[in-house]
Amino acid sequence: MHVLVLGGDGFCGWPTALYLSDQGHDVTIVDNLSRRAIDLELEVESLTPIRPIGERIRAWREVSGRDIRFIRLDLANEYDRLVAVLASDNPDAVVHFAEQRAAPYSMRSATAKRYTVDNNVRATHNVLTAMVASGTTATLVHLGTMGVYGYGWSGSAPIPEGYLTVKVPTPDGDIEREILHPANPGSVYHLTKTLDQLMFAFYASNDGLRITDLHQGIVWGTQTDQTKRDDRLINRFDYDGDYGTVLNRFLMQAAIGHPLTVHGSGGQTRAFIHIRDTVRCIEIALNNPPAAGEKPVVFNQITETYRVSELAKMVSAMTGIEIAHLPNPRKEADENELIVRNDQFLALGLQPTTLSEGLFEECTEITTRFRDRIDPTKIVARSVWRAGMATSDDLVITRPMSIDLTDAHQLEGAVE
Ligand code: NAD
Ligand code: USQ
Repeated sequence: MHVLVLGGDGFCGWPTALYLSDQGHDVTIVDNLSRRAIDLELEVESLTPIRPIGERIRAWREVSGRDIRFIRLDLANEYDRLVAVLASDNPDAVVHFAEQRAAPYSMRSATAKRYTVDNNVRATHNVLTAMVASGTTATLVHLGTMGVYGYGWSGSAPIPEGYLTVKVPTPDGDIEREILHPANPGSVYHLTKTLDQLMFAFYASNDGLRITDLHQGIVWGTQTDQTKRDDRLINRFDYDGDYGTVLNRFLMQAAIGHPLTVHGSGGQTRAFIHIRDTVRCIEIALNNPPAAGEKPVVFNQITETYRVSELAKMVSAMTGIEIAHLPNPRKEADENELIVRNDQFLALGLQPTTLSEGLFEECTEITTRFRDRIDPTKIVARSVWRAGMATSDDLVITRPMSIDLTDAHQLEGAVE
């Protein structure tokens, strides 16, 4: 297949581009490098020293003998160029990762809120319109989020894969209807993903576009079999208060002896997936597209659920690092249940990487190797959901990590 990977310089997009190339697909990355620009704005860097995109692509050619093309293009603002790329490349598939993806960043200021909506909604709508205008028959796979469902709305009822069957009362009795699961976004970023869903429903129905929306959980880990093949291919690892996600942040904190930053009680339950499973899920989705005229297919792209406090206890038990309960800078339920259906990916052959297998490698190889690159003043999350909400001061780093990676039972015993 010829696959356009939109956002292919990012944390999920880069390993996906390499994986698809390694599987023999012809890959073109389209990215405006805005994520690298946001690092400059926030005065932070990936924990891992990521190389410029040109060097990444040259290194991949050296180690694999395969070419990946790169087109620098802003999907939100360069519509005509996008149509031209689709028309000339005539791809078989488009994978769309290219959005501003951090909830805390999307809440940090009015400017960031407006940027996130403008960038994400326009990028997605431009992709859809350009697909129609160029006459491409490519299938579209989009990276959505579990956060579109919200947390706690359905109590302990399992979250279905995108659609909910409801009973509508009528004078002649109840009728059944299948609807998109009600949207319940918890941040401006998550709001943009709920808007994406409506655009997909419209363009699938009106124009017969073939669309798969992947409602992905929090991605953890760093490396894949491809990014490990050369240091110049190393994947991004965000650790700062805006872009760092919870489990990778706890692992990074453990590496420098920083208390583990649990927001509130840590009763928040979230869904997780390892980066290696992300790339595999994309391939499965590409191989199983809907037919033209069908509604968008939704897969819940998750493998496990954990409470934040469980993750903290697990990392603390492994490393001896203390847990700190900080004021929660977000407006979110202090505690929620989360049961998620993910039957479709499992039925299509996904073999999940569980937390206990991958965690060791991450801890030792990445976070300790690059711990000197961590700026401790960037760790505590300071983007608040409403003006006036409290945040913590920087925490004191008390002792270095002492870690015994020889006993896997330590880890399993830490999870209640
Ligand atoms: P990322 O920020 O590392 O990568 C996104 C890439 O898209 C960046 O390289 C950026 O430069 C590019 N981009 C953004 N706007 C663009 C535009 N207008 N034109 C061209 N390129 C643009 O994010 P990620 O972690 O790789 O996430 C990728 C996708 O997966 C996002 O849509 C995100 O919402 C979704 N997702 C991520 C996670 C996670 O834990 N990282 C979890 C669930 C869903
Ligand atoms: N949290 C802490 N301590 C921290 C960091 C986070 O307790 O140091 C808590 C947060 O308050 C939240 C939970 O951990 O309750 C998850 O936060 P996160 O930053 O790991 O993840 P989130 O903001 O939900 O966003 C990430 C990605 C986003 C993706 C989403 C998938 O950045 O792109 O869409 O995960 S999901 O959460 O399933 O919607």
